[in-house]
Amino acid sequence: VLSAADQAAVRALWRKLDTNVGVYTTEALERTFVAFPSTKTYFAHLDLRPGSAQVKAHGQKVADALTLAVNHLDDLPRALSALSDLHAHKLQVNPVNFKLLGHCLLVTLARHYPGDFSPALQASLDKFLSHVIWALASSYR
Ligand code: ZNH
Repeated sequence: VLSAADQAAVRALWRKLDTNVGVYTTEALERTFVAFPSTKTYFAHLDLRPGSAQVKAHGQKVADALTLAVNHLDDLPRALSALSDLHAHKLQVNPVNFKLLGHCLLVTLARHYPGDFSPALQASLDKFLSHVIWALASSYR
């Protein structure tokens, strides 16, 4: 479980993102596809061109899952257990990919919120993303 200070920092940033969580998650996905092209193989059935409405729709779904996680910081494994099952058994996504998206999400948020991005906020967000990734990977264990 994240420390109280980490939780407060993540919640405060999420309040600031407000309705833009989907926008930034979509940018993070687009960055992931460019920086780590092998991740595109899971989305061969989607239009992955920049600005694609399908990527935007998928970005919003991932964003909603991240917001759910922010709202359940005390119990991420339970909050994300169905999603973990989905990725492990149905989608069969290699969990190393979760880290790549997490990395691009951190870069995206640092780019859009430079003034907020103290080393302490970076550390809190990094811990949050690690917890999300750990919870998403639980069905693989
Ligand atoms: Zn994932 C899907 C979340 C990562 C791949 N995803 C999905 C969804 C969600 C998510 C919410 C939707 C579901 C339903 O519909 O029900 N993811 C997520 C998160 C994360 C992720 C939160 C992190 C953080 N994924 C990921 C990665 C990958 C993936 C990294 C690869 C690379 N997913 C996927 C797929 C899908 C999904 C393939 C399906 C899509 C479609 O639509 O088809």
